[in-house]
Amino acid sequence: MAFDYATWLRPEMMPHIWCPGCGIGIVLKSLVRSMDACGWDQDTIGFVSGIGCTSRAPGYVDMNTLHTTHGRALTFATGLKMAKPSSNVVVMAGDGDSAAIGGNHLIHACRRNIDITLIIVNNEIYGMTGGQFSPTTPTGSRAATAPYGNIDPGFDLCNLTIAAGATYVARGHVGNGVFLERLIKGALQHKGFSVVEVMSNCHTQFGRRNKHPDPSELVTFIASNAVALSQWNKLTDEEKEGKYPIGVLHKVANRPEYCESYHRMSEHAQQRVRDAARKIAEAESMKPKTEPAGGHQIED
Ligand SMILES: Cc1ncc(C[n+]2csc(CCOP(=O)(O)OP(=O)(O)O)c2C)c(N)n1
Ligand code: SF4
Repeated sequence: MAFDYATWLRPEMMPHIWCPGCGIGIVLKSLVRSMDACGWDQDTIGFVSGIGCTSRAPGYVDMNTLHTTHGRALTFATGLKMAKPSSNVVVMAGDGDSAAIGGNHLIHACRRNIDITLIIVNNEIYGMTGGQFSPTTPTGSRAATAPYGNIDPGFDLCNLTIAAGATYVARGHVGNGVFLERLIKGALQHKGFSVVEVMSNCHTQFGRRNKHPDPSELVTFIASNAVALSQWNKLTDEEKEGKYPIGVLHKVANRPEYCESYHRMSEHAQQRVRDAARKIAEAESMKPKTEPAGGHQIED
């Protein structure tokens, strides 16, 4: 049976703002299909974003959505999850949103292992604001703010989030939506902080400055640099140059989840208060009964 997109979309929000051929649509499609495959009820989902082309995604889907401030999506998502741990909280963010202005929040969300899924759409540029270079723009690539080539080394977001403590980290690309769906589904089902980095195309701001102005040609180029994890470790350092491993790169199940740790601590604290109140009541009841000072009151 064909997938019923109509139940997941907000038609009144169309047309969307994305350039024709932008990879963000493929990521959103993979995400809603994964949510559906997990059997998630739309009313249980909190879909949060910051600012950027990627961050417009929650506006187009029918669930509880929050479009917040640049770099702060994870803080809103953390509040939401803490207030309602039974909710399914997902964040979608660009590479600038999550790793530049939001980089500090990213590493601390990983460290806490809170049960949130973060989908990073890595198009290696600030798409929305005109093509400034981001922390993932490859060295040598051109950007509006690096017309002669970027001299910064880029972050490897998967290695960064693994090192910071995320317990599920995967990478895919927009050239293979079916594979991406599998990675996202794994992230949604994982208990703990999960990250899926999606290598995506911004032909408008990145591609046209870097010899790939055509969206399908840029997607093909992105896909051609992906290497299955099983093959990655067989490559020499020279062969790895410009390429990236895809698949589930990291998964651990033995770390406590943040909301559960908070709940346990809170139960413990409440028990301590109850114990203290009981001890005070017991001590009061042991005290000898004395007449109030001044004897009996004289009635009028
Ligand atoms: C505090 C603040 N600083 C800067 C901006 C301007 N701004 C909006 S989106 C953006 C970057 C977008 O790039 P990215 O996060 O990679 O997302 P993309 O548009 O590529 O999906 C910037 C710098 C802002 N909105 N708020
Ligand atoms: S500017 Fe880039 S990221 Fe933004 S919608 Fe266009 S192609 Fe996509």
